[in-house]
Amino acid sequence: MSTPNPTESLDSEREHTRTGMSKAALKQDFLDNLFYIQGRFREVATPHDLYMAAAFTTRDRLLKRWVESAQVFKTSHARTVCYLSAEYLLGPHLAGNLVNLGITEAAREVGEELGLDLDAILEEEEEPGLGNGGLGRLAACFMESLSTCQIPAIGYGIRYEFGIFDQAIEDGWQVEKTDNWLRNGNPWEIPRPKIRFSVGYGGYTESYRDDKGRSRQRWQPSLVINGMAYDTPILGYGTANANLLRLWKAEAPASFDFQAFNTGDYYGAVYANIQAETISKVLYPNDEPEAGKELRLKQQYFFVSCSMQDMVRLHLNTVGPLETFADKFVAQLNDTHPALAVAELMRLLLDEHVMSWEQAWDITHRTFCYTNHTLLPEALETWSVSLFERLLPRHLEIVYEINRRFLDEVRMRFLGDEARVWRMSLIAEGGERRVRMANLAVVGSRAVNGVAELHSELVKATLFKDFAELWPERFHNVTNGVTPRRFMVVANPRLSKLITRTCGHEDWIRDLERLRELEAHVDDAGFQEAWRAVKHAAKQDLAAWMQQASGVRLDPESLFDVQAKRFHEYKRQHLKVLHIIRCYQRLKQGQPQDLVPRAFIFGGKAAPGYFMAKLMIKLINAVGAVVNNDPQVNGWIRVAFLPDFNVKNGQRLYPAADLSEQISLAGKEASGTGNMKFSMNGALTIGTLDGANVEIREAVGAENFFLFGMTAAEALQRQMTGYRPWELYQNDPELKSDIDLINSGLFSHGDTQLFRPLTDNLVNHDPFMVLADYRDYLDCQKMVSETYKDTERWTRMSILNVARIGRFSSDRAIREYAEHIWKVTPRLIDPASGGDS
Ligand code: GPQ
Repeated sequence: MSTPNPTESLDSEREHTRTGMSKAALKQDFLDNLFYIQGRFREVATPHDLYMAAAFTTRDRLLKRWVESAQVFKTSHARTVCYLSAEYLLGPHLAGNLVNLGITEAAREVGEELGLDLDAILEEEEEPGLGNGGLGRLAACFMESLSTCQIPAIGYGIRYEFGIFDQAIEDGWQVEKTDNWLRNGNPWEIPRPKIRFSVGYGGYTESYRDDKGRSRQRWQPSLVINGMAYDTPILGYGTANANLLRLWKAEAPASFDFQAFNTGDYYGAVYANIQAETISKVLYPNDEPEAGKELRLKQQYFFVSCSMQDMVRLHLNTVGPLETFADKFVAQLNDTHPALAVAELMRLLLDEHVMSWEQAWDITHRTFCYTNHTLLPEALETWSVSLFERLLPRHLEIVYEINRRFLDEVRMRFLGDEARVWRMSLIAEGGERRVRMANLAVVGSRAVNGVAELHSELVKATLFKDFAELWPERFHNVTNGVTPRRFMVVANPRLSKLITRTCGHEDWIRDLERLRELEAHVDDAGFQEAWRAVKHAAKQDLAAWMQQASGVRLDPESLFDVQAKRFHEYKRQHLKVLHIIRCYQRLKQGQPQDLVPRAFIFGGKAAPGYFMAKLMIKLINAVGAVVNNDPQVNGWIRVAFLPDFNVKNGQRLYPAADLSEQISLAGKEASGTGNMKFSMNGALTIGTLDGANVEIREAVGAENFFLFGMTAAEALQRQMTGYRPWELYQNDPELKSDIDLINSGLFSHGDTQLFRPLTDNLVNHDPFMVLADYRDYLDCQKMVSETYKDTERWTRMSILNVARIGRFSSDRAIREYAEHIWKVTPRLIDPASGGDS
């Protein structure tokens, strides 16, 4: 045992508790956990046993901070942010928690003393993939930054038993495998059997007179299930604060089956159980989903109802009467998925806590804020009134009453403008009547925000134009950010160490604007050399991993050109494919002069029911199979598809990228966050003026960003004046020959029909204007290649990207929410006393 370092622990007694931070304490606790929890000794422990022991050792330490934080927040009645999100794409916990506890090096050394490799242990963790993509990962980054920024917060969501599917590639096609992430246990969560709420569905509503003779409304649901809380502590970096992520699991109430048992219906009782549990069984795997599925509405109401009941309980227990609810809590709606919370809080206040409509509405309206994450019309949630009424009859009444009062306000303000009333109504009329969740969210919230400057402007100018005219002060922008702890420190330790060494401090990790200090070193040849070495090592790591994951060999000397994100037509993966085919044809014609060797790398999942997206994946793999096996070209270009793009695999990808592809049609990507993750790791961006690309380009400097394509306004203009992709196809011989080559069957063993749905769509409709941006994209890619040949110039640009990316930390985003939207201030937890400071 080493001598305890007095700065690492408070007293020698602590060394032997489960909270000591010295190597000796960590080692002892690790071995204890291996023995007492896993029931193993070192020699027979499996990699999973070792992971579990490491996880429990880490958890012991974070529980201390968490319990102390909870105590302070409770006794001080701290104003608290409740983040309501149907998705949390957390990624592996262990590495992040080690960083935030500041014990990564200690853990590595303890491992070495025991003959164990920390990286191998980290690899063992099965990540909780409780989200689809950007929206769910944003929620995870925000939870981490809320703790880092010392803001009291609770994240509420669903404990899906199956998260986002695992993607395998078979014969070039995506195949979905179920994500059984809980199979081996989850050491990070703490079940709370005492925190349970009933959630009703169906049935009817009735009027009655209460004991004071007042006429009231109540709901008699036909089905009642339970939600039970599972808590996961979320640590901050460089602080003793820890917040709570509370996820709900659905189950049948304990008494539920008695009646069925008594009548001998054993099967029926068990079936009811299964039905209840179905609600939190599986995450819907659609990014920007089309609305409609009954189970999804049930899921939404389930977690929203549990969460609002929990908030009401917390308020009554710690603060007192509900009149001050909106002073204690602010609830952030992460898109419209939790928008039912508006109606649910109204129901709780009106029906269960006997408030007047006026007072209930005043509290509700002051509690909620709403973030919009998309302008795509097909992604805007609506529910048919008949389904809504069947499942949530009382909530429909409440929505109608909100709407009645709201529309009167509209009529009063815009005399005689019934068309406007129709557009703004919470109920879409004409055809099947539907409840518009976005309108409910806007009407029920005191603040509404978009996720990048351009997006927030478009929200006001298009999607919510009428609302912005009625309530201009309600609309805000908060540009997204990502946490540098995960996407720099955990994902890219080499780069992080180089930055720390160069700046002479680690403060950049919590104050990302301090990366700017790197600018002073941009001309230093030694630093440039070290910068390149870091990138090269990451490329070697990725190449080694890719070879075993996909069988494709990548040359670390080549330019790593990466597009990793969900597959969607608006993100235009096919535009990048057209570039590959162009390079291929030019190489076959012997014109490689202005090319540089490139690895075209893709990663991303397609929604299982999204045919076009799946066909794009097949096309990429089909093009790869030809290109990679053609010795005439494969020294120049390679195509690789990284299977199962998730947080863990993303962490391998970001550090190794030279070029980040952010090529959506302008006006379609609300923000994007991958763009930030790549840039933070020194990749240069080729991108359109879309989402946060606009602001990234401003921040890093136009000269350090490869811009191409139409602006959002130009795209809109062109759509309106008649966009004719077939003319572009006919008039550009290279474009025509690239598309024709796909149709020739070269990539499909002679099958000329396989990719027709894709190519026909491009030539005849091209809803995301791939062909309109094709030429500009190719020209821009030429500039990329030329620039890459100038190694020093490229290195400078890469350094400047990182030096100027500080604004895109999620800490900055959270501080903006805290100040402008939530009106909440940090609350420091003193690590020594566990008391307020
Ligand atoms: N986004 Cl509406 C999702 O990932 N899922 C969704 O259901 C919706 C939006 C994304 C959006 O496409 C990106 O542009 C954003 O960067 C991200 O949300 C976070 O705001």
